[in-house]
Amino acid sequence: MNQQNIESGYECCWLGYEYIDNGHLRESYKKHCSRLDITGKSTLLESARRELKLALAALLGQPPLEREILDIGPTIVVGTFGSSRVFDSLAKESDIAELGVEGYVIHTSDEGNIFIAAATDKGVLYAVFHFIRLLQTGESIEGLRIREIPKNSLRMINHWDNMDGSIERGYAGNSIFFSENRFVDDLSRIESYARLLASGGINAVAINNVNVHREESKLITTLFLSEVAKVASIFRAYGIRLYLSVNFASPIEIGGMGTADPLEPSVSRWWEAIVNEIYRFIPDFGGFLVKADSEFRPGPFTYGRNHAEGANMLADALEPYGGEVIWRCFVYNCLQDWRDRSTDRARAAYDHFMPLDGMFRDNVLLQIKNGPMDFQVREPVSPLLGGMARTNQLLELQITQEYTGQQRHLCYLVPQWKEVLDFDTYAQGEHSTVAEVASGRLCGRKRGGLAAVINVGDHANWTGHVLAQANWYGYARLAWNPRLSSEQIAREWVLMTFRHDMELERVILKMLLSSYPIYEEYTAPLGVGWMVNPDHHYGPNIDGYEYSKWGTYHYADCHGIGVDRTVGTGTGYTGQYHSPQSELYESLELCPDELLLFFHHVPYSHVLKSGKTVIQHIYDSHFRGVERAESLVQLWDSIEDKIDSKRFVQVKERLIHQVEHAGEWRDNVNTYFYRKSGIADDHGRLIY
Ligand code: GCW
Repeated sequence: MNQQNIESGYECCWLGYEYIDNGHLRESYKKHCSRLDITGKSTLLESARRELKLALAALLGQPPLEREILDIGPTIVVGTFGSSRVFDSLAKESDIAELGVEGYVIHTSDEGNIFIAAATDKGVLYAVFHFIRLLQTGESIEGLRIREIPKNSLRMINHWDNMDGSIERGYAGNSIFFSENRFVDDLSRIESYARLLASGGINAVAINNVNVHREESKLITTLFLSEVAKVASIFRAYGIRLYLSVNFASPIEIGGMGTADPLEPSVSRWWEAIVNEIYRFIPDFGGFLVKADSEFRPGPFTYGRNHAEGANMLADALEPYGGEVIWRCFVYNCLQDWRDRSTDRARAAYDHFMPLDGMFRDNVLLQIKNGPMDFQVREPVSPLLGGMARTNQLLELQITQEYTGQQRHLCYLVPQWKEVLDFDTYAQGEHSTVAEVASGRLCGRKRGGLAAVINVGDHANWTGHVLAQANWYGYARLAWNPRLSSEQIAREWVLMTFRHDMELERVILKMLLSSYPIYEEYTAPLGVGWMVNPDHHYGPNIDGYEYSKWGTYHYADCHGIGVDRTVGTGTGYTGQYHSPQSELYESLELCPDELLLFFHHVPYSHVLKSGKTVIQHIYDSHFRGVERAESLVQLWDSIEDKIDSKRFVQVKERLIHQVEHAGEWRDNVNTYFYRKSGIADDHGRLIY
């Protein structure tokens, strides 16, 4: 293997296509993969062809011959059902209507041909990536009978990229789109990005930050639209629609008007003209992503209007073109006074949006963060998910590790997201999981899905920490199918990214799968959240946000800790859940340990279900978390000879930092609570 090949996973992530070392496996693939016939022509099919040829040439060491008929021997035939007679019987047995515009089938025929087919070119592209994945992960391709339909119609990525090139909460360098208030000149990296997204089935991307500043407000004008259109066409070749985040006050800020009131006819006319112009440049433009009345961003509240009035005005402008509005529900009071114990940030999204259920247009989706707060390592699921029954919803996750180690700590987030997706909201009785709610299926809505804030930048390895690529890959796979397990996704990623070796696979899987619990152990305990340094949100600061205008999160004093969010004696937040979740959280006895301090204020001596007191749990988990972080370094060291030095060293450096930093977390948290509570550690360990 040459060195460049070995290191391909650094820059190409999981599409590095390493030569398959195992001769037996390689020969078994070659039997089916020496000839290729793509039965049609389109931009999407061209992407499929390019990818398949690239992959086969690299994986098998020989590019396929392109044939038009299957006369000589087994051939991979790729196309839409109607494009060739060879798909006729396949078309009959596949319910094409059910496959929809993104589903596909992959079959191995008795003669050894591989048929890769779908109702649309886009489905074909996804099928091709699926087929390549089989080869990358060493799966057999004999007797294939694959039929796939995505579980979510919208599988979206949000960028928090600014036009000056910076990325809000970005930990892997600068924007791949923008630099110095312009688009970058070299768009080749955007194309690689589109490939990576499409390989996981992502079909929508918003390229600019939801905090839309002065320059970014102009993205919807002719000043930038031809550039935006160029980027849109790169994404289009991979089946991805482009969206823009917009400033709700645009009519004022770039239109020179005196108001942005959504009920003012001149304001809607202004937006209609803007939208009309956008579609002249980008006929398949996806629509607008909007952060309004949130963290000092403008919105309909300024004019005494509600969010439905704001969103619907934009939706009406986009509707004739098939565009949609994605309206964020991250709306809360960020000018709080800690003395006012009735204001609870956790309640905010539900309180604002529940009364509007059923009032939004069909082309509006409400984007709801997974938790009621803000992407903490542990939060309950937002009760708004499953609350609204008559509104399209989109679950928002954060791939960028703002509160989970900023891509300097290893934290594989798929297990956290799985817990969210599997959470039973009981919106319509048992099995009303968040996955069902978000997809729209539960309430018979046509539109729904997932959106996530991405973790990439212009760093050579895209994500800063090589192993953080797994979160990006994992999100895409989950958006396609939330039923995949964390382990299966991690395994696919490891096999696609590193050379095949059982020990390497075992070790990296172990590291990934243990990393989220480890991170949770040495940071904020029992669902209390925050305890980070203000602004940049990195590193421990127990009182960093306590008694701040953004909220108060732990209320620790010498007697106890936690926030009483019960209906009985607290803020009433538990009442926002359906039964039986509401009773579960309301009850001190039933509330799960890991969320105890989110829902209840308890004395340090309170005994958890685990049998430990709260204070002893804090000490133990922090000591243990650091020990387990140390074990990550040992695990990584044990596979040094199986990994190229570039990736080995890169990850090793970060793991060493993680251990040191975990120690800082442990000491800060333990010391703080030792001094507050005056209760010593049962095991007499060193606490300052
Ligand atoms: O998590 C917080 C971040 C902000 C972000 C905001 C949001 C884009 O700290 O940086 O702003 O949430 O989601 O809008």
